[in-house]
Amino acid sequence: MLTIYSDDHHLHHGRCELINGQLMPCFEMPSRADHVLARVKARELGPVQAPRDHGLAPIARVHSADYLAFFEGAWARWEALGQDGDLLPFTWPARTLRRVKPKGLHGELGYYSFDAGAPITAGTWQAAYSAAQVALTAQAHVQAGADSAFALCRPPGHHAASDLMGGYCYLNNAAIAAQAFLDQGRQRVAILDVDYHHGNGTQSIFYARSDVFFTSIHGDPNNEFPFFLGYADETGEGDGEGCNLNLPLPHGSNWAQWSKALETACSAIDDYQAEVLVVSLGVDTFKEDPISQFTLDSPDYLAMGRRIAALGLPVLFVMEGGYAVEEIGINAVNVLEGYETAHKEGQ
Ligand code: B3N
Ligand code: ZN
Repeated sequence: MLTIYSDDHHLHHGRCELINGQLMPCFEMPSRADHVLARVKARELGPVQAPRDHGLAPIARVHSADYLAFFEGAWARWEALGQDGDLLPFTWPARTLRRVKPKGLHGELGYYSFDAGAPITAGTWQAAYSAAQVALTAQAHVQAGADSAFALCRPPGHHAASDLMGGYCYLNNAAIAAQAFLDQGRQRVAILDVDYHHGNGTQSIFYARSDVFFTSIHGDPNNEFPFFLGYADETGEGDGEGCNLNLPLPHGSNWAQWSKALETACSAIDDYQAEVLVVSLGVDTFKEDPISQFTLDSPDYLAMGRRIAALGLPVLFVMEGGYAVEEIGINAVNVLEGYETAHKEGQ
């Protein structure tokens, strides 16, 4: 399997996030992608290539022009104020406030974010832009006829909505790739989000559309980030009614429970008759993940890949979360190897 990777992710390294009343070093750190790349190479998964630059147009198919302009220019505005710490929001247009867009930097940042979990640093725009190009280059490979490809994206993307950053995410790599498949002639794309956290950004982008089926297995938002989306009764709206399937699971869920949900998700993808599959590949479902509460073990990721292969669809894997840094490479590449083995056996 081809892996697309850019070193540009090193340009993004947030300093801290707020957890339980304390500022702690960011869990979303460059070594995450470094470990995945090292494992891709150690297991000889296939060639590793740099992304091609597809420009801003395919990103602007998913994100609003005003959001992109704000994000690209935010760091320069912050620097012009004489600041060099991370740019972080601290006020949002919650209930009873107006969803007006203030002119000042902090007001605008609150307008374009839903939490304080997406720090903007000097290199964040370039890193996120390159991650989107990684996804688009891997997508082009699948669109050109490859059975699969791996977009080793960092920063991750599935929490980013059309005009919102949050949850370590800025540009929605999986959604940008899914939209590119549609723009290049595909009619029906499925997105399977296996990250521990609900992909609220991806869901919101496609919620009213029937050309993308989104299904996600994740920690129950009653007790888990992102809290305000990801419930089982969210089934899509308008043309998209029936094209959204959320499968929340309780804290402590193990492979037996998780794989049952995967069966439900796969059967729905079969019913939808998708032409191509995008997998939002987070491995923070791992039992030792420091911020998550499922108990999957490393061999389970091989089984996950095998089940995905049984769908018989071309697959684009897009890297999302996973914070047990030592094991993130093993677990992510296990999914890819499980897929490859089963796919070859099935041919
Ligand atoms: O949920 C958390 C969080 C929970 C527990 C933590 N411990 C025990 C140290 C730390 C953090 N934080 C909110 C931000 C989570 C963003 C998740 C990003 C992600 O992986 N999305 O898929
Ligand atoms: Zn996650």
